[in-house]
Amino acid sequence: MSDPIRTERHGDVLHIVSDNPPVNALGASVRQGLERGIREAMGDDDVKAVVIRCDGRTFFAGADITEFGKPPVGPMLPDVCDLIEACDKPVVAAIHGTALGGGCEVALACHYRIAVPSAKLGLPEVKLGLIPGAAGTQRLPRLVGAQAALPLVVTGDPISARKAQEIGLLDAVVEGDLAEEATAFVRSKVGQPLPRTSQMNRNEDGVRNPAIFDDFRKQAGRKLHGFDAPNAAIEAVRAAGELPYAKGVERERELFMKLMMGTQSAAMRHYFFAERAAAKIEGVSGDVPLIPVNKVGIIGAGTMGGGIAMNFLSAGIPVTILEVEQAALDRGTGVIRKNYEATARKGRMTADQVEQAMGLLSPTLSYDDLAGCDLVIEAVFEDMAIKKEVFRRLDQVVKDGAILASNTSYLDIDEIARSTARPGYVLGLHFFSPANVMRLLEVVRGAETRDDVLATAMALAKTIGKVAVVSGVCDGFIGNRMLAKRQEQANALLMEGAKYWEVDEVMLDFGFPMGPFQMADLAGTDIGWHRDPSRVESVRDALCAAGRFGQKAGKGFYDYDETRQRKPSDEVEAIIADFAAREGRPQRSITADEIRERLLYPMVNEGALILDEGMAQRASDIDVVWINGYGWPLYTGGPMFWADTVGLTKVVEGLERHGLPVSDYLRRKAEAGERLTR
Ligand code: T1G
Repeated sequence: MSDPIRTERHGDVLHIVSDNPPVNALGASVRQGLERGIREAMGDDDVKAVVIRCDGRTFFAGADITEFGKPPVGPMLPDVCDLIEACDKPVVAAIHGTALGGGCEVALACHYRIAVPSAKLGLPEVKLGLIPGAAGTQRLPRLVGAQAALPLVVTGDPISARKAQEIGLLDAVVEGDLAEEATAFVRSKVGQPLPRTSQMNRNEDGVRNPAIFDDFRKQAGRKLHGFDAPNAAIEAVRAAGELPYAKGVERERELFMKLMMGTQSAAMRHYFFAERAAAKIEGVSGDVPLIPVNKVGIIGAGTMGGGIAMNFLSAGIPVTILEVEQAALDRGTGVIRKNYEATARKGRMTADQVEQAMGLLSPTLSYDDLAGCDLVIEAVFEDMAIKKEVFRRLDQVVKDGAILASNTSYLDIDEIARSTARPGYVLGLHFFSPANVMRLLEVVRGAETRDDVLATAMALAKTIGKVAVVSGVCDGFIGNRMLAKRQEQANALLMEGAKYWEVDEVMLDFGFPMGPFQMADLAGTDIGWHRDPSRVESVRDALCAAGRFGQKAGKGFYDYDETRQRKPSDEVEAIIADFAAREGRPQRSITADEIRERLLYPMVNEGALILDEGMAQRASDIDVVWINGYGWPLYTGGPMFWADTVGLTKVVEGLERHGLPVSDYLRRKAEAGERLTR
C-alpha cells in the first residue's frame, strides 16, 4: 500500500498532500505522513509556509471509522493536530469536498483555513454516537464563539463554505485553483503572528451567557431524545468556556471515551456501514450496465402516487401521472402542488423551484401517453386483480425494455410479473407513506427480475434520496412482515389485560416515535374495514362501528383534543374488555418488561426467518429497514443489532418463556454463541 501522504515544494511553500481514497480518512498512515510533513517543514529553513490539502474528491472526511475498536496505532489525531498548531511557520488548510470530523479538526489546528465555494465543513461525530475527539469541541468555540459552535457540534450537520466564512471558521472562499490560491494565501502570512485557535477566546459569549447551552438543548427538543452524544457535545462546548484549554481537552477526552465505549456509538457506527452495505446487491457486480431512466410514469394520483411522483419531480425527472378520471387527476396534481407550496412556505424551496418541479409533471387519462416512459410505477388499490389488469395494459403500451414496478406493500410480485410478457423487467418499489418524506424504499426482487433492472432501481433510489433495501417476495416483504408479528402480540396483550396506552408507553420509552395503537389512529383504524357497522367481529370493527376512525375523526383508540393531544377513552376500554370477556382470557396486569419482550422478540425471530429464507441479503439490511421505515431508535442500531446487544440466548429464552415460536436459525445462532450482525 503506497504512502498516502506526499510533500511538494511550491517555491518556499511546502505542500503536504493526502491521496487516500475514497474520502482521505485519517487512518494511521495518513496521520504518520502528516506528522512527517510538519516535521520536514519545521526542520527546513527554506520552507517559509505550509499548505495541507488532499487529492481526490474531498479534504479529510474524518477519522478512519474502520479503525475504531481496534488497537490504536500512533500518532493519535489529537497529537498530530497539536503538532500542526505548534508549527513555527504559517499552515493553511486548503479545503474542497467535505472537511468532516477529524478533517475539520485538522483544519482547526491549522493557523488558517480556505475553501472552494462548494466545500462543506462539519463535525458529524454525534451521528456516530460520539463527539469530536481531537479537540474540536475546544478549538471551534474559541474560534467562532459558543453560539455558532453549538449547532455544528451538537447536530452534526455540515455547513456551506459561505456560512463557514460568515462565522469565522474559514478565512477565505476562493474561486480559482485551490493549490495555487493556498500557496499565495499562506505566503502572504509569512512573518505575521501565528493565530493558534487553542489560544483564542471568542467563546466569551458562552461564558457571559451560560443560558445558551440550556436554551439550545430545549430548542433541539425531542430530536435529541434518548441520544447520549448530543448532551455530551453541549457539555464539551460549555467546558471550552469554563476551563483552561488543556483541562477542556481532558474533559472532551473523558466524554469522548465514555461514548466510544458505550453501546450507542457501536450501534450508530454499525448503522453507518449498514446503510452503505444495503446499496450493494450480492452476486451482482457494481458495473452492470444501468438502464437510463429519463422519463417516469405513475399509475394512480392518490396519496401514494402523488408522493412517489414528487420524489422524481424533485430530482428533476419528468413524470407522466395517470388517473382513470379527470376529477381524481386534478385532485392528485393539486395535492402535489399544495405540498410543494407548503415546503416553499417553510423556506426549503423557492417559488421558482416549485414551478420547475410542477413543470415536469404531465397529467393524463390515457395509457398511450406512457409509451415512452423508461419506468412506470403502479400505485393503485391493493387488489391483485386490479394490479394485474394495469400491468397487462402497461405491457401492451409501454416501450420494450422499460421497467414496470408495483408499489404494493405485500402482494406477490411474481404473480404480477407473470401477467406480463416481460417478467424480467418487473419488480416491486415499495415506498413508505408519506412517500415524498420517508427515506426507506423496499426494492422487491422477483424470481425473474433481471440484474440490470434491479441495479437500475437501486441506483435510481439513491438519485431520489431514498435508502433502498433489496427484499425477496414474501408476504409483507421485510418491514411489514415483522410489523405483523409486533401487532399480533400487541393485540394479544390487550386480550390479557394490558391497557393499550401501557403498550404504547413501552414503545415510546424504548425510543419509537409512537406505539402501535397511536400508529393505528394516525393511519386510520378503518384501513381494510369492510364498512358494515352491523358486522362487529374485532376490536377494530367495534371502533369503526362507533365512528372511532382515528386522529382524522378526532377519536380512535384515543380521544384527541383540538391540538391532537391524546387521552385514553373509557368507551374503547369497555369495547376491549367486552372482547376479552368473549375470548374468555384471564385478565392480569402485565409488566413493561413482558410487553417489551413480547413486542420486540417476535420481530427478531421473524427477522431471523427472513434471513434464513434469503428474503433479506444481510441482517444489517433489516436494521436499515426498521430505522428508516418505522422509527426504530437509531441509537440501538436496529432490531438485529439490538438483539445482538441483548444477547441471542436471552432472546430465545424470552420467546420460550412467553410461549412464542423460536426459529431454527435464531436458535442455531444463539447456541453457537454467534451474532446476527457482524
Ligand atoms: N472512515 C472510513 N470509511 C469511510 C469514512 C470514514 N470516516 N467515510 C466514508 N467512508 C467510506 C464509506 O464507508 C464508503 O465505503 C466510501 O467511503 C464512500 O462513502 C477524531 C472521531 C464523506 C460525506 O462521520 O459522511 O472523525 O461502501 O458512500 O455518499 O473527532 O462518507 O465504498 O466501501 O458515504 O460520497 C467523522 C462519514 C468520523 C464522515 C461521503 N466523519 N462519511 O459521502 O460516499 S469520526 C464522518 C460521510 C471522527 C474525530 C472523530 C460520507 C461522505 P464503501 P459514501 P458519499
